[in-house]
Amino acid sequence: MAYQTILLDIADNVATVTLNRPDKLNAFSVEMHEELRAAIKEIKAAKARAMVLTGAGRAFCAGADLGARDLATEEKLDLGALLKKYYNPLIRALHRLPMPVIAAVNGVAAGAGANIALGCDLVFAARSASFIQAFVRIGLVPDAGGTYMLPRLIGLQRAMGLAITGDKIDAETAAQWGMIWKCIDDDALMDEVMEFARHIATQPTRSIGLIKRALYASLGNDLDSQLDLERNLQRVAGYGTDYREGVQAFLEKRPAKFTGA
Ligand code: T3D
Repeated sequence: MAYQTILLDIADNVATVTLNRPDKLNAFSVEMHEELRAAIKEIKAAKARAMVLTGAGRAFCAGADLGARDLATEEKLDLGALLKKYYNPLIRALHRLPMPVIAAVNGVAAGAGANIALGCDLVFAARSASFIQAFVRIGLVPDAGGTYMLPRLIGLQRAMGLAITGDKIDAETAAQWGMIWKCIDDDALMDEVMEFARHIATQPTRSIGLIKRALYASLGNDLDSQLDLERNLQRVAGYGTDYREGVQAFLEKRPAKFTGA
């Protein structure tokens, strides 16, 4: 499919999605939401084994396109309906994709742009990148899963500080706080992310999909429920061919050749 607001490239089992409205700092339009949704379907159908999400130009994503609607004439705009239709399904889709989803945050990530990055499984960011819970600056509430992920990643106090001030946090501090996985020199970001993505795409993808399910579920489960879930997921993993290959390779003292099944 040809896309207007994103780029999609699939190679070596790695799907790279680039948000591509650089003159708007890759702010989300309805078209971009729809295209990203279609791309995620395409990535699933192609049986990619890792996905990378990044932005074109100097920004990762500046959140919702604030110029897309005329607030002077739209009397009662239902932002809840927009979240229901676009942002919430996107965050669910990223969490549920049965492959690792990696954000390569190349520049500023603001508003929903910040929280879509945090909705990815691992976040790498360029040293010059930053994260802004910009919502409060325009009288809104963090969305796209921000109020869920932030306190779990960095604790309630830091989450509260970022959300109620709308202050910018740089990538290095974000990494120190545990908000993101890694901060990388700007010039090395994409090379390092793609090397990592190509490697992780050779690993037991099915097992990684199950690990995602277990860890995300753990954020809301008690110990008993989580132990039950681990039992169920381990059963599924144990039926996979990658488990057999992993054990066989260990016993034969050779590198495993995982197929993702
Ligand atoms: O409304 C709904 O759909 C509900 C959902 C809401 C979810 C949300 O994401 S709410 C939060 C929305 N985002 C923001 O409030 C961030 C707005 N942007 C900024 O605060 C700043 O642009 C940045 C801090 C991100 C970067 O600042 P800076 O100085 O590096 O760049 P700039 O000059 O402000 O922006 C460059 C251009 O991008 C500029 O256009 P121009 O003047 O060159 O033609 C600017 O208008 C445009 N731009 C930046 N952010 C957005 C945007 N255009 C539309 N929407 C944006 N969000």
